[in-house]
Amino acid sequence: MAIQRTFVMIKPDGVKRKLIGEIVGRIERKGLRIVAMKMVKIDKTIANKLYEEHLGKSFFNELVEYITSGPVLCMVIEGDEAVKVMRTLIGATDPKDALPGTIRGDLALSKGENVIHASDAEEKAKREMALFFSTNEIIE
Ligand code: IDP
Repeated sequence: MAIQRTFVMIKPDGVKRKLIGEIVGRIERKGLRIVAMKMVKIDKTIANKLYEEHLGKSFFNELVEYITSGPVLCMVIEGDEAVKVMRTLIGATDPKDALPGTIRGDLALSKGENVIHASDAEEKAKREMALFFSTNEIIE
């Protein structure tokens, strides 16, 4: 077993559409553990850090506007191969390509507003967790 932690965030559209219970339920039912959770209103500085790999892309400003538009629910999720498992659970970036049964496949339609974020690699997960949580906020 390779127990990992990953960073997961329900984006502003997911919170506004009252999908927190639905999404958290899917993560719990999969068998993953929530080891940290908090509501955050992301500011532009954190948004720029979270999405620095997209700086300069055509959708960057739209992405920062969107992610700072309302509260998000941040979580640290733990479990066997949690990074890969969460990416499978959320589905493809563009919900039109995301398979039915995935979170984006079932609950979203827009590539911009796609309800959920999950880190796509273990190194990214560590960096993203550190943006939102101090180590003493994560349950051992
Ligand atoms: P991911 O969220 O599946 O890891 P990334 O390619 O890292 O996908 O993109 C980060 C976020 O940027 C996406 O989840 C989405 O909200 C937004 N995004 C990506 N591509 C586009 C686009 O072509 N138009 C608008 N927004 C986009």
